[in-house]
Amino acid sequence: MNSNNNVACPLDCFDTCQAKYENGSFKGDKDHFVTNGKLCVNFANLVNENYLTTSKYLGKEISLDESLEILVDKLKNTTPEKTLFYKGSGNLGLMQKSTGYFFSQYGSTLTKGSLCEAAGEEGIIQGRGKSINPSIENLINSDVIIVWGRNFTQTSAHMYNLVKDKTFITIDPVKTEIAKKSELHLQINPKTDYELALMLTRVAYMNGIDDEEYLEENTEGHDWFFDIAKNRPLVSYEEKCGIDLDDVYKFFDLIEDKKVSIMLGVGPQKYNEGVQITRTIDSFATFIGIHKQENAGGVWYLGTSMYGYDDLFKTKTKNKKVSLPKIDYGKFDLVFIQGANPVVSSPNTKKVIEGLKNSFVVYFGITENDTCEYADLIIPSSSFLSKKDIRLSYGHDLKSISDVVEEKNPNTITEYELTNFLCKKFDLETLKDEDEIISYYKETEVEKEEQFEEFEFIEDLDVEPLYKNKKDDNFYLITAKNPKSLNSQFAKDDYVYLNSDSNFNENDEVNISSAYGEAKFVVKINDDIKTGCAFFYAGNKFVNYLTPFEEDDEAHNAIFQEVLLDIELC
Ligand SMILES: Nc1nc2c(c(=O)[nH]1)N[C@H]1C(S)=C(S)[C@@H](COP(=O)(O)OP(=O)(O)OC[C@H]3O[C@@H](n4cnc5c(=O)[nH]c(N)nc54)[C@H](O)[C@@H]3O)O[C@H]1N2
Ligand SMILES: Nc1nc2c(c(=O)[nH]1)N[C@H]1C(S)=C(S)[C@@H](COP(=O)(O)OP(=O)(O)OC[C@H]3O[C@@H](n4cnc5c(=O)[nH]c(N)nc54)[C@H](O)[C@@H]3O)O[C@H]1N2
Ligand code: SF4
Ligand SMILES: [Mo]
Repeated sequence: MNSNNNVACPLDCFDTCQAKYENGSFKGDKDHFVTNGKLCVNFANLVNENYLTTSKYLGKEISLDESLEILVDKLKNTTPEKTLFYKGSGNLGLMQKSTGYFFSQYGSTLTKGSLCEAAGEEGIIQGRGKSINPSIENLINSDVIIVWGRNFTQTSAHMYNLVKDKTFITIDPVKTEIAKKSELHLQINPKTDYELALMLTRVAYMNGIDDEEYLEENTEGHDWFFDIAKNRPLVSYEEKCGIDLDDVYKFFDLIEDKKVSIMLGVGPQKYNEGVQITRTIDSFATFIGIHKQENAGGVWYLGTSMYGYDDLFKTKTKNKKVSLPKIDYGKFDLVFIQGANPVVSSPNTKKVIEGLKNSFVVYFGITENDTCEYADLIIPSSSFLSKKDIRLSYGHDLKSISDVVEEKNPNTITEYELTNFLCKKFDLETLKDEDEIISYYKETEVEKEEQFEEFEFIEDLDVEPLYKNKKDDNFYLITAKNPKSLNSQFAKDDYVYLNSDSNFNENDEVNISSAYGEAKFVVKINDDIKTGCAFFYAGNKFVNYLTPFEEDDEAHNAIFQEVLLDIELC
């Protein structure tokens, strides 16, 4: 058997599948527990992408060597701090981190925070001291899975497949596929999850679900937390969350005496106080004893996949850092963008474009994307099929390996090669041998730890609800993942989805505006979307004209949904 035919799916996805390359085609690895012999449409899309095969300078095709010379020349003639290194999540292989090794030694400004999960992760860390997922066996051993703001069947289809026969409860403003398969769907109003968590905590107490002895021994502050929860009458929670008390009783009927897991997604934390919201949800989970079940249950979130591993790409330098969701590109003389498409995926497209126009932009990627339009220099990165790599998962504990299964296009360069080329040019320390790096991550086994030593409940809550300033004709903005695309990769859906009671009709052309910008959209009517919400897929080319050029209040995370919309016919 050929053992050099592994390919790790590099896409930003919980599942982290392992493929096998056989006779010119790809198959899901049957021995990889999560992949279980299947790959998804996005993997096929990636294989069939139109890959970049030539460098370009100011729109003109040039050789790879010429493009590297221009890059070196530019870097030599710029103050390091006036250059920005920006890495996205187009490929989550660990070798993508190589380039950071050069740019941090060189002295570039780096980024902090995230467009994605950082607020939720910080919320979990504040309660538990760390953010790790329980083992996949715990999920499999549960009877009931609460899917909280996560599009479970679509964004981690393989993990879902392992547990598809369980009882599900879904908490989501959208009637997602998993909501349709659920015994109970709590179709919550956006940004009211902390209120629902408090309401559930109150009812849990009324039902005597909390285990005083366990809480006393293992946690800190549960009395305070319960005090916050009981501060408000249940009817007030019902009204604000848009959830009937009867459904809350049903929730407890379904979980009573059952082994329970919570699959928590990024939906509830795309707001200014995403840290507090997530910590309140995790506090409720702890209050009802989710973490005390033996070999079963727990709370899963999109945490770091690097927990317990050394970061072999880390340098000793102390670089300046700017917050990822609100980068003013125009402030830099040179911006190096790798594996990202900020023109579509970063908040506030107008600001992003204005900034990029005022800087020398180098784009290093595998395909020509929307950001390339503003790039002065384009350097093609080699296909994932021609790069050695390894992937860790942010959803489970399995690793995936990439061997080189296709000859590298000579006009392209890998992240590892580019790094060592630049390090040599600037007399900086080069990276360890590629195989050595990969084998460290391959061989190192991180022991599963307890979720926390002592859980600290949230004791103070200060969240400004979106409904407070919402006028009757305003819409909430909901933006979530598309099963057929991976963020902006392969994305083709630029519609706005509205409920049929919205006064708009299928194919209406509308102008949508927010406090941050405006754009035109075509309407699709879909009653899975909650009344009063406007839904846009991630990768929609126009949605981020509407989103705030801001970060959340604690974790430098994007707050795509902290916004109210006005919609008018064109
Ligand atoms: N097919 C596919 N898979 C992907 C991706 C992709 O683009 N396509 N992207 C990957 C990436 S980068 C990530 S970060 C993960 C994210 O995976 P998920 O956590 O599943 O993320 P989303 O789809 O953004 O949002 C999840 C759900 O949150 C709901 N939601 C929105 N606002 C609220 C709210 O206020 N409260 C509650 N309770 N729910 C709310 C949305 O309706 C949506 O159903 O998926 C990864 N997997
Ligand atoms: N409206 C809205 N915006 C969102 C989101 C949302 O739900 N709604 N989600 C946010 C989230 S969770 C995330 S994680 C971000 C993602 O945002 P980004 O990290 O910007 O990801 P993409 O937009 O998918 O762009 C990835 C690019 O990486 C390039 N690429 C792929 N493979 C490689 C490779 O091997 N090497 C190199 N050098 N390049 C490669 C591809 O060409 C692709 O254009 O978007 C965020 N933006
Ligand atoms: S499910 Fe995710 S990891 Fe698996 S093949 Fe598809 S995109 Fe890749
Ligand atoms: Mo993400």
